[in-house]
Amino acid sequence: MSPAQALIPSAIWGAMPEICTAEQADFRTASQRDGTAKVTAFLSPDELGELRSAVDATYDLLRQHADDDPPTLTGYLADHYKRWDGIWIKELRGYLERVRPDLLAQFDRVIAAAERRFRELFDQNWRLEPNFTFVRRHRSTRKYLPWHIDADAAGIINATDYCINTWLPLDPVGDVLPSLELILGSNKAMRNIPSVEGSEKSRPDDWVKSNIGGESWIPHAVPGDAILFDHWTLHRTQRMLRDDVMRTSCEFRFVRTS
Ligand SMILES: O=C(O)CCC(=O)C(=O)O
Ligand SMILES: [Fe+2]
Repeated sequence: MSPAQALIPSAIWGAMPEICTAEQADFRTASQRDGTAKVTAFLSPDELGELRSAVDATYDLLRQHADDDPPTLTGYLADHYKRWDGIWIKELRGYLERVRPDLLAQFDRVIAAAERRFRELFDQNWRLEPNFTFVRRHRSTRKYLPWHIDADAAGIINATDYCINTWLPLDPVGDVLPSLELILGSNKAMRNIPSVEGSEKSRPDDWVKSNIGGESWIPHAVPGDAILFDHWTLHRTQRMLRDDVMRTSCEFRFVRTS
């Protein structure tokens, strides 16, 4: 076993089906080495269409109702939408159950498809966790995320010791619209570095350069593709000069069932 493999729990990145396709083998090699990998066509065109229309319909609903008086959205839904154009899927599910069960069913079909695909890549013992699942829309560089790991920035480490983000852009990213920038293999060092004290969990550029180093990766991706990374992998929003673009993406976070 290489030192790199020794540092990644083999029960996780290593747990692949005995017989795997070439694509799965490539995925396994990259993810074991780097803690992150791209999976092309993670969602089928139909599944992607369904996800897109569910997300668009939800943003329309939020826009219509964000300022209702008295409020009709839940506090969290309105707050996330207003502060960062975000949608927390756990909160959305409860709301849609009451007002738009059809839209909830649409989300749940996509979530089921994503779970099937994820289990093909890893093993059966994974499920999407709605509590850690979000949709994010960037409208300006102001809300671009600085370097962080999801384990502490999203508070995930308080709930589970391992989580994998399946990041799904709904726009083509890496050229005009911002992708993610990830530090390959940074999960090995980051899992042993104590979290930053206080509520600000991001890491300054200089800190990353001097403490982690490593090659940074800015994947190109088109809608349907997924960028997978574990919750110890350092990443940020790709830095872009233009400030007049809009990009929407989903953060489907998976946890182990056992
Ligand atoms: O979409 C972005 O710009 C950042 C996303 C991110 O940090 C995440 O999905 O964990
Ligand atoms: Fe993140």
